[in-house]
Amino acid sequence: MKFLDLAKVYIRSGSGGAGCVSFRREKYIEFGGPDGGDGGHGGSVWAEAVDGLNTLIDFRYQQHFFAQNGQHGMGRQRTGFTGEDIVLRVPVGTEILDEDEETVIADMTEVGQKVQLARGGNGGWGNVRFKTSTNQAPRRANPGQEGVERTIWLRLKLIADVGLLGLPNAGKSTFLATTSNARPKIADYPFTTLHPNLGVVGVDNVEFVVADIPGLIDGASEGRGLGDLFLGHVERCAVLLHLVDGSSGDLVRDYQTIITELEAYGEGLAHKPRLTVLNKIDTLDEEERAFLKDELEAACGTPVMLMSGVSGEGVTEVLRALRERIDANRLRHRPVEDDDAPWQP
Ligand SMILES: Nc1nc2c(ncn2[C@@H]2O[C@H](COP(=O)(O)OP(=O)(O)OP(=O)(O)O)[C@@H](O)[C@H]2O)c(=O)[nH]1
Ligand SMILES: [Mg+2]
Repeated sequence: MKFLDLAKVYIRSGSGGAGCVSFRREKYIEFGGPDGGDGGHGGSVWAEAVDGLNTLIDFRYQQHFFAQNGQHGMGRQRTGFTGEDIVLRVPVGTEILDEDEETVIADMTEVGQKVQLARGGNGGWGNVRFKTSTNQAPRRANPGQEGVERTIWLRLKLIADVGLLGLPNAGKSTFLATTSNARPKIADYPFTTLHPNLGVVGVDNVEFVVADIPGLIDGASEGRGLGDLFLGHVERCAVLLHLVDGSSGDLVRDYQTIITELEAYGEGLAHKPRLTVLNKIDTLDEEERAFLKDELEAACGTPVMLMSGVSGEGVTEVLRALRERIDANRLRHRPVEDDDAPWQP
């Protein structure tokens, strides 16, 4: 499935139907009086967060969402039909922004959440409503209220528990592939990952979601490389996992590059709980490991863990450390699989 995390959408709610001017005309009934009905209400535009979606790609193919207009009122005091509503189905984690791309109209964080984006117009009054003692044959009716037209932006910020950070080639996708059943593309050239991937990782009977995003480089906040817009997907994570490539030759500079970019991005990302891990230790001997660990710890001021996404060494320890940093109520408990139970159809 293709991935899209920003979409521009045009919406319009239905106009109300016009009220009707009509008079009762029937055999043997004199002075039948006004009997024009009201116009129907226009349909509204809604957004609803639904389960099972993690891209906005549908909005590339459909960008216009118009709700139905209300029907006009009719004679014999009949009200017009109400126009049908239209619902935009968005993935959980979608922010709905106004045309300026800044003002947040709604933040869809829970499945089933529903917000009204444009209200349908009221139907106009028919001439029955204007009947008074002094004007018993009113020849006026209201037009329906116009629908609302607006342009909105949808911005998806995936909801994961752990966000992976690192330079290109730091081994982020490899880590996701070894720990979950996600199958991201892995290769030894930078920018292998072009869009975020999610994977469900399990450790000690609990599960959490890890997001692998494209690598950041020096100047990403100014748009270099793939830019830093993807950091939006780790904004809502409980903890960030920063992978530093142990075989790179200049650990400290690599580390600093990412931290500088996090600070430039803002949104409090630089102050989010973060775990720094020295990766690819399968390429290092004991002495190098100890030396590089000290060097990295001196740079970041917190303990550093060692891991190899390829050999699997240290991976479980890293997962446990992540788990401790995730709020207990965000974790999902894995259903206990009972292998001894007899097979049943
Ligand atoms: N020796 C060794 N190589 C690794 C390890 N983890 C990843 N690699 C290699 O490093 C290269 C890059 O790995 P990726 O997982 O694609 O790196 P990435 O961080 O996702 O890179 P981008 O998607 O470009 O940002 C691949 O050739 C991997 O095989 C590791 O623990 N040890
Ligand atoms: Mg990758």
